Amino acid sequence: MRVGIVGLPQCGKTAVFNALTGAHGDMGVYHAAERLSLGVVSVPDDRLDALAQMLSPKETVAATIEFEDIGGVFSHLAGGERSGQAVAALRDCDAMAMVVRCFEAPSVFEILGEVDPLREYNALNQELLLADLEVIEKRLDAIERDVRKPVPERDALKQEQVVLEQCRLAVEQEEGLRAVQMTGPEQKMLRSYAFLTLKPRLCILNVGEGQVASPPVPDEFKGLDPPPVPMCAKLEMELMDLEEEDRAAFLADGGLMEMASGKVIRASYDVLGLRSFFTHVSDKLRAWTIQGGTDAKGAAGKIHTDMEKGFIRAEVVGFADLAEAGSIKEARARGKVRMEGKDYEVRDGDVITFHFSR
Ligand SMILES: Nc1nc2c(ncn2[C@@H]2O[C@H](COP(=O)(O)OP(=O)(O)O)[C@@H](O)[C@H]2O)c(=O)[nH]1
Ligand SMILES: [Mg+2]
Repeated sequence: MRVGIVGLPQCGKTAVFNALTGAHGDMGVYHAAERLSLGVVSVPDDRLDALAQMLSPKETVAATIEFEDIGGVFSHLAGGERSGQAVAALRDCDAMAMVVRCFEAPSVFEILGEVDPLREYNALNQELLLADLEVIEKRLDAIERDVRKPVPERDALKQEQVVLEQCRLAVEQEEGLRAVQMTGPEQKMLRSYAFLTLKPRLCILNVGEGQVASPPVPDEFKGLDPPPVPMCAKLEMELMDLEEEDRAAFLADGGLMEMASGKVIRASYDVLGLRSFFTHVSDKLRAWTIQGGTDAKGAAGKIHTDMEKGFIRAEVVGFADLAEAGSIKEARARGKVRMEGKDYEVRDGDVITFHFSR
């Protein structure tokens, strides 16, 4: 699962990317548009930490999620153009983290002339809408040509035309495509277009160094779902270069509990509808990622296709039950460890031992 980091030039995308991944991407280079970077990060999870404490495994492996630094989305309001490469990269992402500049820094060029988070956010949204509109119009033109011909798929084309016209209307009214009511088959019909305004999204407010202790959240951002995450990307990026101890000391000094990067990673995971389950096998504790609604057999398949094919049953204990019992043995004594079949819908936080035939 990949999250694309987008925003107007100089809003701090690369700083956010570096803060999230610990990478050292080039910064501040105006028009360094086409340099795309990918990074895999561990998803922080208190439950995994607690399980590691309880089980003392030799090795603990967290769930991961991928971030991509996507440069090149300019605002036509500032006389710039979107790069096709940026849009294509974003279409390949499963969700997006939209970065909005809130920090004042006279040395950093301001694309819209001044620091104005709401205007910047709206300008970015407009670019996403326009990118979708281009696809919609191109496709509608092609359909209009084809429906006049006696092609066998005429009925399907007409159906698509109806949906796309609704989409065009929504975009023209500056609403994202999520505002369009679509049936399952209609959603499927449009899936290959990978519309940007259909993607789950998270907003990051890139605040200044002096604002981290109590970051200002403009009123207009307060209603966003999920709530926007304030973050001082530059500071957090610099903190990534410190040893963990020094970092913790720095945070404590500033009266901060945790870095915002952890929240961003966690929120990205959630906005994608992802869940974690845990396994403890051969002294290795591991978190695995599944989509909500995955059954036990499908979850086994995340680990190995052989486990899915040979699935017999799953021994399951919920994290909360296990934490309360304090050990697997005690959880079992309390009857909290259940046997589940292949259709069991795995819950977030389940600790699972799979039984399968080889
Ligand atoms: N003062 C300050 N500067 C920042 C912050 N975040 C980014 N910058 C600076 O803004 C410039 C643009 O950041 P960059 O990450 O390259 O933006 P991008 O174009 O969106 O990738 C760089 O010079 C950064 O050092 C911040 O939180 N505070
Ligand atoms: Mg950049």
